[in-house]
Amino acid sequence: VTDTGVVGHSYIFCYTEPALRPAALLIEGLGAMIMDQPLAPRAIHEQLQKRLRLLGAQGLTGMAAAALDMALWDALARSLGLPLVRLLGSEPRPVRAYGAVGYVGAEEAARQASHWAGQGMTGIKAKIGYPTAQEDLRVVQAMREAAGPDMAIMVDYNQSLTPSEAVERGRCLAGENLAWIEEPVLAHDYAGHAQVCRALDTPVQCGENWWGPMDLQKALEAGACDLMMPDVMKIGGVTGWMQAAALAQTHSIRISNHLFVEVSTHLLAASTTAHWLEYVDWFNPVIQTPLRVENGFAILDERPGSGIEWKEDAVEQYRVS
Ligand code: SMN
Ligand code: MG
Repeated sequence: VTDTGVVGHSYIFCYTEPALRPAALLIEGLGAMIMDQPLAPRAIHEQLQKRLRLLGAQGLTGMAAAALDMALWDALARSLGLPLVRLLGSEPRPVRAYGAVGYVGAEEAARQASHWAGQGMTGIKAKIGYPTAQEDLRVVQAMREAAGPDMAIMVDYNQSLTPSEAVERGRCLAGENLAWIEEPVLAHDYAGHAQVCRALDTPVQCGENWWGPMDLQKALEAGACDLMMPDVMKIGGVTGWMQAAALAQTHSIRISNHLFVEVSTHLLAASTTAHWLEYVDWFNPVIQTPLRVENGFAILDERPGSGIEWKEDAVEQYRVS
């Protein structure tokens, strides 16, 4: 809350319940350090990064700093009466979105693919990495059959393969016209990613586990990916994203997001090499006006801020302490 009563909004994703309380305590503690300072998100970002040099700005500390960064940008945009995308010097424009398909087997994957196609989505992404390459292939082919030849289909291995397995599986999928293969190997095994990248024609996607723009820089130096999809929380909030987007631009690499659809839509609309919005609706229950998605595009409007206002009664309902 600023001294003029403007409230900044953001959320982070702790993945596991035991991380909730420590994350909240860190946000309070880091928040106390920036109290009474001018509403200057970039300057505060630098200050917090410096304070975290020895502790490290990864994991919960980085998440807490990003929570504050995103809330500060939201507050600044609101205080100026601008949507975040305009504060960043761009303007609202539709951002192409894809829908998520779970690790659910061929039949259910086909059903989910048809669901998204019915909603007008032009892209879908499935989690794969089944016990055999044949099963991976069956899932992709089932989705293709359900969604048609024009659907962009992506697959996500969530770091589950070794580089040689990834090359083997990637070759099995080579004829399926995939838009990308995501995180085939351990997220921080940049050399392994590079090996997969060199061996396959299908674009390799990664980035959701990069902590800050320096991880991205190292991945680029290694030639780890053809495409990137930073997570706004892990990359360092809005400030970290803008650094990432600048690197994406100078390297001519298309950039997508990971989760955090509200703020990420503003950020993609302000990123020169914007590619796809990963759309999930998981946080909608606590959000007053969920992001609009129409005919496969996320639609921004002129509402000030980054698109997050709490549905207070739902927040109360889900509160764990
Ligand atoms: C993913 C990771 C973590 C939580 C949800 C989803 C996935 C993605 O890797 O790409 O969305
Ligand atoms: Mg992923």
